[in-house]
Amino acid sequence: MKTRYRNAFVMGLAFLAATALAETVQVKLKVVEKDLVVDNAGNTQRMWTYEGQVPGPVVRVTQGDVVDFTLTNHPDNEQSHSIDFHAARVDVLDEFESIKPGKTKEFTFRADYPGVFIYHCGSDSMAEHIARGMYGVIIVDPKEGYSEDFPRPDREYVLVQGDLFEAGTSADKMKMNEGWKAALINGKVFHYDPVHDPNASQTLESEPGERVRIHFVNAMINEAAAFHPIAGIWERVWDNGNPKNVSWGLQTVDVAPAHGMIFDIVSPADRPTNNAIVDHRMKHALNGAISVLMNYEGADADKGRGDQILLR
Ligand SMILES: [Cu+2]
Repeated sequence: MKTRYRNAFVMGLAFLAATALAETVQVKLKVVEKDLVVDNAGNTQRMWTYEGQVPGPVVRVTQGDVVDFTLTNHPDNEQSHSIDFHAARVDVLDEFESIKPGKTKEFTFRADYPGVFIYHCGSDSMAEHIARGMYGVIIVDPKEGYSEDFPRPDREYVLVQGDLFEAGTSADKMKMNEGWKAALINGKVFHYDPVHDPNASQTLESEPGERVRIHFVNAMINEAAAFHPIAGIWERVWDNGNPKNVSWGLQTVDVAPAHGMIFDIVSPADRPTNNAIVDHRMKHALNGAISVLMNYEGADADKGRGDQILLR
Protein backbone atom coordinates (compact mmCIF):
# COMPACT_ATOMS: atom_id res chain seq x y z
CA MET A 1 0.00 0.00 0.00
CA LYS A 2 2.86 2.25 0.86
CA THR A 3 4.44 1.50 -2.52
CA ARG A 4 1.24 2.26 -4.36
CA TYR A 5 0.95 5.59 -2.63
CA ARG A 6 4.53 6.39 -3.46
CA ASN A 7 4.08 5.48 -7.13
CA ALA A 8 1.04 7.73 -7.38
CA PHE A 9 3.02 10.51 -5.74
CA VAL A 10 5.93 10.07 -8.16
CA MET A 11 3.56 9.96 -11.12
CA GLY A 12 1.95 13.15 -9.86
CA LEU A 13 5.34 14.81 -9.66
CA ALA A 14 6.21 13.65 -13.17
CA PHE A 15 2.97 15.12 -14.45
CA LEU A 16 3.71 18.39 -12.67
CA ALA A 17 7.22 18.46 -14.12
CA ALA A 18 5.91 17.78 -17.63
CA THR A 19 3.32 20.53 -17.45
CA ALA A 20 5.73 22.94 -15.79
CA LEU A 21 8.18 22.50 -18.68
CA ALA A 22 5.83 24.09 -21.20
CA GLU A 23 5.99 27.82 -20.74
CA THR A 24 4.40 30.91 -22.14
CA VAL A 25 7.13 33.00 -23.69
CA GLN A 26 6.57 36.70 -24.35
CA VAL A 27 8.13 37.90 -27.60
CA LYS A 28 7.84 41.49 -28.82
CA LEU A 29 9.22 42.71 -32.15
CA LYS A 30 9.12 46.27 -33.42
CA VAL A 31 9.40 47.02 -37.14
CA VAL A 32 11.84 49.82 -37.94
CA GLU A 33 12.60 51.21 -41.41
CA LYS A 34 16.14 52.60 -41.32
CA ASP A 35 19.48 53.00 -43.06
CA LEU A 36 21.63 50.06 -42.06
CA VAL A 37 25.26 49.06 -42.63
CA VAL A 38 25.27 46.16 -45.11
CA ASP A 39 28.98 45.42 -45.54
CA ASN A 40 32.26 45.47 -43.62
CA ALA A 41 33.25 48.80 -45.22
CA GLY A 42 30.34 50.59 -43.54
CA ASN A 43 28.18 51.26 -46.62
CA THR A 44 24.51 51.69 -45.76
CA GLN A 45 21.25 50.97 -47.51
CA ARG A 46 17.59 51.62 -46.67
CA MET A 47 16.40 48.45 -44.98
CA TRP A 48 13.15 47.36 -43.33
CA THR A 49 13.88 45.49 -40.13
CA TYR A 50 12.66 43.74 -37.03
CA GLU A 51 14.21 45.63 -34.08
CA GLY A 52 16.54 47.62 -36.33
CA GLN A 53 18.61 44.52 -37.16
CA VAL A 54 19.09 42.22 -40.15
CA PRO A 55 18.38 39.46 -39.42
CA GLY A 56 15.96 40.19 -36.56
CA PRO A 57 16.59 38.85 -33.05
CA VAL A 58 16.85 35.09 -32.57
CA VAL A 59 13.71 33.79 -30.88
CA ARG A 60 14.34 30.57 -28.96
CA VAL A 61 11.69 28.45 -27.27
CA THR A 62 11.14 24.80 -26.36
CA GLN A 63 8.73 22.56 -28.22
CA GLY A 64 5.31 22.86 -26.55
CA ASP A 65 5.86 26.44 -25.39
CA VAL A 66 3.21 29.03 -26.16
CA VAL A 67 4.59 32.14 -27.81
CA ASP A 68 2.69 35.25 -26.73
CA PHE A 69 3.71 37.55 -29.55
CA THR A 70 3.36 41.29 -30.11
CA LEU A 71 4.25 43.05 -33.37
CA THR A 72 4.54 46.84 -33.39
CA ASN A 73 4.83 48.87 -36.59
CA HIS A 74 6.73 52.01 -35.56
CA PRO A 75 4.70 55.19 -36.22
CA ASP A 76 7.59 56.76 -38.20
CA ASN A 77 7.50 53.93 -40.77
CA GLU A 78 5.96 54.41 -44.22
CA GLN A 79 4.91 50.82 -44.97
CA SER A 80 2.43 48.33 -43.59
CA HIS A 81 4.16 45.23 -42.23
CA SER A 82 3.38 41.82 -40.79
CA ILE A 83 5.05 38.66 -39.52
CA ASP A 84 4.85 35.06 -40.66
CA PHE A 85 6.31 32.55 -38.21
CA HIS A 86 7.01 29.29 -40.01
CA ALA A 87 6.88 27.58 -36.60
CA ALA A 88 3.20 28.51 -36.15
CA ARG A 89 -0.07 26.88 -37.19
CA VAL A 90 -2.61 29.71 -37.32
CA ASP A 91 -4.76 31.65 -39.85
CA VAL A 92 -2.81 33.51 -42.52
CA LEU A 93 -5.63 36.10 -42.81
CA ASP A 94 -5.80 36.70 -39.06
CA GLU A 95 -2.51 36.32 -37.18
CA PHE A 96 -0.32 37.13 -40.20
CA GLU A 97 -2.31 40.19 -41.38
CA SER A 98 -0.55 43.47 -42.24
CA ILE A 99 -0.74 46.37 -39.85
CA LYS A 100 -0.28 50.08 -40.60
CA PRO A 101 2.41 52.31 -39.07
CA GLY A 102 1.58 53.06 -35.42
CA LYS A 103 -0.46 49.86 -35.00
CA THR A 104 0.14 46.81 -32.83
CA LYS A 105 -0.89 43.18 -33.36
CA GLU A 106 -0.89 40.49 -30.70
CA PHE A 107 -1.40 36.77 -31.15
CA THR A 108 -0.34 33.48 -29.62
CA PHE A 109 0.74 30.15 -31.05
CA ARG A 110 2.10 26.92 -29.64
CA ALA A 111 5.44 25.75 -31.05
CA ASP A 112 4.44 22.15 -31.75
CA TYR A 113 7.31 21.13 -34.03
CA PRO A 114 11.00 21.26 -33.11
CA GLY A 115 13.49 22.77 -35.52
CA VAL A 116 14.96 25.90 -37.01
CA PHE A 117 12.37 28.09 -38.72
CA ILE A 118 12.39 31.40 -40.53
CA TYR A 119 10.10 34.24 -39.63
CA HIS A 120 9.54 36.98 -42.20
CA CYS A 121 7.29 39.80 -43.27
CA GLY A 122 4.48 38.75 -45.61
CA SER A 123 3.18 42.17 -46.59
CA ASP A 124 2.78 43.16 -50.24
CA SER A 125 5.19 43.00 -52.07
CA MET A 126 6.55 40.13 -50.02
CA ALA A 127 9.61 40.00 -52.29
CA GLU A 128 10.62 43.53 -51.36
CA HIS A 129 9.86 43.19 -47.64
CA ILE A 130 12.02 40.08 -47.32
CA ALA A 131 14.75 41.37 -49.64
CA ARG A 132 15.02 44.53 -47.57
CA GLY A 133 15.81 42.48 -44.48
CA MET A 134 12.54 41.53 -42.81
CA TYR A 135 13.47 38.06 -41.63
CA GLY A 136 14.86 36.22 -38.64
CA VAL A 137 15.09 32.81 -36.98
CA ILE A 138 13.00 31.00 -34.41
CA ILE A 139 14.68 27.94 -32.92
CA VAL A 140 12.31 25.45 -31.32
CA ASP A 141 14.40 23.11 -29.17
CA PRO A 142 13.03 19.55 -28.96
CA LYS A 143 11.14 18.79 -25.75
CA GLU A 144 13.20 15.60 -25.29
CA GLY A 145 16.37 17.69 -25.11
CA TYR A 146 19.73 16.31 -26.19
CA SER A 147 20.45 12.60 -26.68
CA GLU A 148 22.85 10.26 -28.43
CA ASP A 149 20.89 10.89 -31.64
CA PHE A 150 20.88 14.65 -31.16
CA PRO A 151 24.04 15.40 -29.16
CA ARG A 152 24.70 18.57 -27.23
CA PRO A 153 26.92 20.83 -29.34
CA ASP A 154 30.05 22.53 -27.98
CA ARG A 155 29.17 25.70 -29.88
CA GLU A 156 26.26 26.93 -31.93
CA TYR A 157 26.08 29.56 -34.62
CA VAL A 158 23.10 31.01 -36.45
CA LEU A 159 23.77 31.89 -40.09
CA VAL A 160 21.08 33.53 -42.19
CA GLN A 161 21.67 34.12 -45.87
CA GLY A 162 19.82 36.98 -47.56
CA ASP A 163 19.82 39.12 -50.67
CA LEU A 164 21.14 42.61 -51.31
CA PHE A 165 19.72 44.48 -54.30
CA GLU A 166 20.97 47.69 -55.89
CA ALA A 167 19.50 50.66 -54.04
CA GLY A 168 16.32 51.85 -55.74
CA THR A 169 15.41 48.47 -57.30
CA SER A 170 11.61 48.25 -57.67
CA ALA A 171 9.58 45.48 -56.04
CA ASP A 172 8.65 44.12 -59.48
CA LYS A 173 12.31 43.82 -60.45
CA MET A 174 13.27 42.27 -57.09
CA LYS A 175 10.56 39.67 -57.58
CA MET A 176 12.35 38.57 -60.78
CA ASN A 177 15.79 38.87 -59.11
CA GLU A 178 16.74 41.79 -61.39
CA GLY A 179 19.09 44.25 -59.71
CA TRP A 180 20.55 41.52 -57.49
CA LYS A 181 23.88 42.68 -56.12
CA ALA A 182 25.22 40.47 -53.35
CA ALA A 183 24.56 37.79 -50.75
CA LEU A 184 24.30 38.82 -47.10
CA ILE A 185 25.37 36.57 -44.25
CA ASN A 186 23.73 37.81 -41.07
CA GLY A 187 23.15 41.17 -42.73
CA LYS A 188 26.56 41.84 -44.26
CA VAL A 189 28.45 40.88 -47.42
CA PHE A 190 31.40 38.55 -46.51
CA HIS A 191 30.50 39.22 -42.85
CA TYR A 192 32.92 36.63 -41.45
CA ASP A 193 35.42 36.34 -44.30
CA PRO A 194 38.67 38.32 -43.90
CA VAL A 195 40.12 36.30 -46.81
CA HIS A 196 37.82 37.81 -49.43
CA ASP A 197 37.17 41.09 -47.65
CA PRO A 198 40.07 42.80 -45.83
CA ASN A 199 37.49 44.90 -43.95
CA ALA A 200 36.00 41.81 -42.28
CA SER A 201 36.97 41.68 -38.62
CA GLN A 202 35.12 38.59 -37.41
CA THR A 203 35.22 34.84 -37.98
CA LEU A 204 33.40 31.91 -36.45
CA GLU A 205 35.63 30.05 -33.98
CA SER A 206 35.92 26.73 -32.19
CA GLU A 207 38.52 24.54 -30.47
CA PRO A 208 39.89 21.61 -32.51
CA GLY A 209 37.56 18.61 -32.22
CA GLU A 210 34.56 20.53 -30.96
CA ARG A 211 31.09 19.84 -32.31
CA VAL A 212 29.95 23.05 -33.98
CA ARG A 213 26.25 23.29 -34.75
CA ILE A 214 25.10 25.71 -37.42
CA HIS A 215 21.47 26.73 -37.53
CA PHE A 216 21.21 27.79 -41.16
CA VAL A 217 18.27 29.65 -42.67
CA ASN A 218 18.01 30.68 -46.29
CA ALA A 219 16.18 34.03 -46.47
CA MET A 220 16.96 34.64 -50.14
CA ILE A 221 13.74 35.35 -52.02
CA ASN A 222 14.29 33.21 -55.13
CA GLU A 223 17.32 30.98 -54.87
CA ALA A 224 18.36 27.91 -52.94
CA ALA A 225 21.67 27.84 -51.07
CA ALA A 226 24.09 24.92 -51.70
CA PHE A 227 25.46 24.74 -48.17
CA HIS A 228 28.94 23.19 -47.93
CA PRO A 229 31.88 23.34 -45.49
CA ILE A 230 35.08 23.63 -47.56
CA ALA A 231 37.77 21.34 -46.08
CA GLY A 232 35.15 19.58 -43.99
CA ILE A 233 32.12 17.30 -44.10
CA TRP A 234 28.77 17.79 -42.40
CA GLU A 235 29.01 15.15 -39.68
CA ARG A 236 25.22 15.12 -39.36
CA VAL A 237 22.44 17.19 -40.90
CA TRP A 238 18.90 17.47 -39.58
CA ASP A 239 16.37 18.55 -42.19
CA ASN A 240 14.31 21.43 -40.80
CA GLY A 241 16.36 20.99 -37.61
CA ASN A 242 14.06 18.20 -36.45
CA PRO A 243 16.01 15.47 -34.55
CA LYS A 244 13.96 12.80 -36.38
CA ASN A 245 15.24 13.91 -39.83
CA VAL A 246 18.89 12.91 -39.56
CA SER A 247 21.38 12.39 -42.41
CA TRP A 248 25.06 11.46 -42.03
CA GLY A 249 28.27 12.57 -43.68
CA LEU A 250 26.91 14.97 -46.29
CA GLN A 251 28.95 17.39 -48.41
CA THR A 252 26.54 19.86 -50.04
CA VAL A 253 22.90 20.35 -49.13
CA ASP A 254 20.45 22.57 -50.96
CA VAL A 255 18.41 24.70 -48.61
CA ALA A 256 15.29 26.09 -50.28
CA PRO A 257 14.24 29.72 -49.93
CA ALA A 258 12.50 30.18 -46.55
CA HIS A 259 13.82 26.85 -45.22
CA GLY A 260 16.09 26.11 -42.28
CA MET A 261 18.31 23.16 -41.37
CA ILE A 262 20.81 22.15 -38.70
CA PHE A 263 24.37 21.28 -39.77
CA ASP A 264 26.96 19.79 -37.40
CA ILE A 265 30.66 19.89 -38.20
CA VAL A 266 33.42 18.28 -36.09
CA SER A 267 36.97 19.34 -36.95
CA PRO A 268 40.05 17.09 -36.42
CA ALA A 269 40.99 17.14 -32.73
CA ASP A 270 44.76 16.83 -33.25
CA ARG A 271 45.54 20.00 -35.23
CA PRO A 272 44.30 23.49 -35.95
CA THR A 273 42.23 23.75 -39.13
CA ASN A 274 40.10 26.25 -40.99
CA ASN A 275 36.87 25.78 -42.89
CA ALA A 276 35.09 28.05 -45.32
CA ILE A 277 31.35 27.66 -44.91
CA VAL A 278 29.92 28.52 -48.32
CA ASP A 279 26.93 28.55 -50.57
CA HIS A 280 28.62 26.56 -53.33
CA ARG A 281 26.68 28.39 -56.06
CA MET A 282 29.59 30.50 -57.21
CA LYS A 283 27.53 33.61 -57.89
CA HIS A 284 26.45 33.53 -54.24
CA ALA A 285 29.80 32.48 -52.73
CA LEU A 286 31.87 35.04 -54.61
CA ASN A 287 29.37 37.80 -53.95
CA GLY A 288 29.33 37.45 -50.18
CA ALA A 289 28.23 33.99 -49.02
CA ILE A 290 31.51 32.71 -47.52
CA SER A 291 32.13 32.47 -43.76
CA VAL A 292 35.40 31.37 -42.19
CA LEU A 293 35.34 28.91 -39.28
CA MET A 294 38.70 28.81 -37.46
CA ASN A 295 39.37 25.76 -35.28
CA TYR A 296 42.32 26.46 -33.00
CA GLU A 297 43.45 26.08 -29.42
CA GLY A 298 42.58 29.22 -27.51
CA ALA A 299 39.43 30.02 -29.51
CA ASP A 300 37.28 32.75 -27.94
CA ALA A 301 35.32 30.90 -25.23
CA ASP A 302 32.29 33.21 -25.58
CA LYS A 303 31.80 32.83 -29.32
CA GLY A 304 29.10 30.36 -30.29
CA ARG A 305 27.52 30.48 -26.84
CA GLY A 306 24.79 32.47 -25.09
CA ASP A 307 23.93 35.65 -26.96
CA GLN A 308 26.93 35.14 -29.26
CA ILE A 309 25.34 32.45 -31.38
CA LEU A 310 24.50 35.20 -33.88
CA LEU A 311 27.56 37.44 -34.18
CA ARG A 312 26.59 41.03 -34.99
CU1 LIG B 1 7.28 44.34 -44.04
